[in-house]
Amino acid sequence: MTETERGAVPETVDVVIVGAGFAGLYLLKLMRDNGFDAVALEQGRGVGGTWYWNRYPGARCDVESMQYSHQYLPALEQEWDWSERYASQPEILAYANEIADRLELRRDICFERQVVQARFDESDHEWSVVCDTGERVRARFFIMATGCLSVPNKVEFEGQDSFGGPIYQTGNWPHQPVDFTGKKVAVIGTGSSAIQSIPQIARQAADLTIFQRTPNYAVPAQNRPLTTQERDEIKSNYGDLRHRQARSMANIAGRAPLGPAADASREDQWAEYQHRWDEGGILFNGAFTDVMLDKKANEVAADFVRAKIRETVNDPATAELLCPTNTLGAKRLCVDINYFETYNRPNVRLVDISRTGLAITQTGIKSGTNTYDVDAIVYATGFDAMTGAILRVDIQGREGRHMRDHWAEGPRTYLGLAINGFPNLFTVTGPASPSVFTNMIPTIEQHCEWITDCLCHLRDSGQREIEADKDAENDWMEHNREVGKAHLRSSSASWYTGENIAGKPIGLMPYIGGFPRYREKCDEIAADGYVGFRKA
Ligand code: N01
Repeated sequence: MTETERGAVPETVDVVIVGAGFAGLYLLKLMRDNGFDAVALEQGRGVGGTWYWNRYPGARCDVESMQYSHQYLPALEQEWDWSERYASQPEILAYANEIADRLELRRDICFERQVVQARFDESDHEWSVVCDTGERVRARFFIMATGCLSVPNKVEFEGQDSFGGPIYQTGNWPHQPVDFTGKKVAVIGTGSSAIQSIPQIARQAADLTIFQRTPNYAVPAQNRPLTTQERDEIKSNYGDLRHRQARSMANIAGRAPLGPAADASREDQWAEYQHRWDEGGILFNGAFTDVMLDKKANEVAADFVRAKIRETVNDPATAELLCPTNTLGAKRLCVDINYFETYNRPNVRLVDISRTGLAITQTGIKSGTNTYDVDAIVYATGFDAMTGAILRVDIQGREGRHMRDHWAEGPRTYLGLAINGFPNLFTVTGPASPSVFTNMIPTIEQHCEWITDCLCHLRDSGQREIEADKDAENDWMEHNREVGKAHLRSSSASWYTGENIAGKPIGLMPYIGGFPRYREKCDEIAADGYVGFRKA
């Protein structure tokens, strides 16, 4: 990358944005449109955020492409032709690049800059932001647009340094194609990233061994090319689709729940699950209103998926190992393309490490008394979700208070947007906002627009500082706990609750009250003059 392409870090701007994923790109546009001088600091060499890093084979979005796309560029909405029902990583990355090019955003992005520190200076109400290169920039406003799944969980397995072959991490995949032809490959983990990559790797590798600690629920994507007619139908009334999205809990338009499962016979429930299985996609667990609230209702859905696994996988012992017993949907439901079918291939085997764990040797993997020789290992071990990217930066707010200390017992925010003690700092899709429980792209738009309106309001009213009140933050966190209490996700271990990372405080991090209710609350707060915020 040339110095011109990397960009020069300015000394002072109005707004520093961390990250040039979809949120960072939109914020740059909004800042420019509204007369704020802004820079985005991006650690990668390109735009696209999660889609820049997650280049593993099979990486694809689990929300339909016509919905997982922006609405703020009406011309692009009409001109861009998504080729498949679920877009692949290269296509989504091309879309992010198209936005950056069309809006000429690169001139305000500094690449290869990881933000390592940000300190609020109370004397002049400004943030001082430091990059890993040592470069510094001062700004009135500091916005973390760092994404929810951007820090890979780099598990340190015993013996890994002795391994003679390459080790890949799905969340930080090489930019050159990786060729597994003729190789013996191991995949560790069976979350979404593994479930997407395993069928692809199995087709290429001579031999693939999957090391599973916990089996996962997956439903078919039923992915297929989109026809011109399908795209045109949506494009002719895109506003309607966007409107239906925004009114749904997850910001995803689709088949509504039939009502409570308690009102339907087991046969009727299975019929609905079959219908959704054939249709494909993540709304499978939205078949009934209580699937994620009532253990009995959830168990019927889980039974259905287990029956499908047993029907699909030829070897009964492998099928049993693949059948999850935990709550369906507590961990994010995976959307797959030929995942379970892959276990019928002669070159694929599954190893249960739930009791034995694993260690890495010079030539492969050892689990219990068995050893497996492999040429390459893929870690599909997930992410330090929601808080990882924020806490990786040494953020110091009022009176030098560290974000790490403020969040020592778990993240605390007001609306997932602002934090008491950290004036003029905003988080896009931060903890305690709907974020990962929703369709991220339109949800990002709502946050970026709210933040921009807030900055304009401050400027118009001659104020330099805004900070979430302690009471407002406490009330919002209490509301989060209250709406989460009855939800099955609150009581199940997952990256949503932080339990995938040793030592991380445990608690459901995203807001589970749904997108419409959340947006209404944000709008009310803004309309009431940013109630719950202290301004100066
Ligand atoms: O990560 P995960 P992911 N020893 O945390 C295992 C999004 N995403 O990258 O369950 C052995 O789900 C771990 O085992 P266990 C999506 O939101 C989106 O797959 O903890 N195994 C698990 O099997 C998704 O939910 C798309 O027992 C270890 C796996 O590693 C999120 O990213 C595509 C281990 C981690 O699974 C995360 O998915 C892909 C250890 N020490 C991902 N540590 C889209 O479609 C961990 N594991 C948009």
